[in-house]
Amino acid sequence: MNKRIEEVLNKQIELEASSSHHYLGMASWAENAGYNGVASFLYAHSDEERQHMLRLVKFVNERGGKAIIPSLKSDVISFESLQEVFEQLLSHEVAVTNSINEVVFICLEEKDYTTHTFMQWYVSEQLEEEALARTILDKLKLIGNDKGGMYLFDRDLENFQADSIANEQA
Ligand code: OFO
Repeated sequence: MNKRIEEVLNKQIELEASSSHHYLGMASWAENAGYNGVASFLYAHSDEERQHMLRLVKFVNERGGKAIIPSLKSDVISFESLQEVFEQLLSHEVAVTNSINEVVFICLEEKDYTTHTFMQWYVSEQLEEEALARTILDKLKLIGNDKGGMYLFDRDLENFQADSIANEQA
């Protein structure tokens, strides 16, 4: 495997692992704060990010490169509000999108069209993830400090999770 491609894919592996780890911390915070629906949404999101990492690990190894499994620091994560959680989630996703665009750019520079095709799945995935994070943030802005609204929001996220799992299995 082209060394430059191997390097950027390993950086992407690290970023996907850090997404998974970060969302796991958010999920645990939400669970302790009593937002069980948000917690189950974030636990599932953390699992998804792990799958994104694994997909890259397997691709690198299958193509003759060496995937590097990163070690991750565990910071104590605390938030003022759900809005802060999802603002951080969105800005993290934007950073991931930028990183994926960089990988795609380097694939073209190196004329590695196989990896370029492989990365298209990540390009579409990021579109969806950013859109979802923005929709959630819009909802939270509408709810403001309304406790009843927050209760329904938490329940909606739990249902959203159940619906998306059902759709994936259909
Ligand atoms: Fe891996 O899609 Fe978000 O970060």
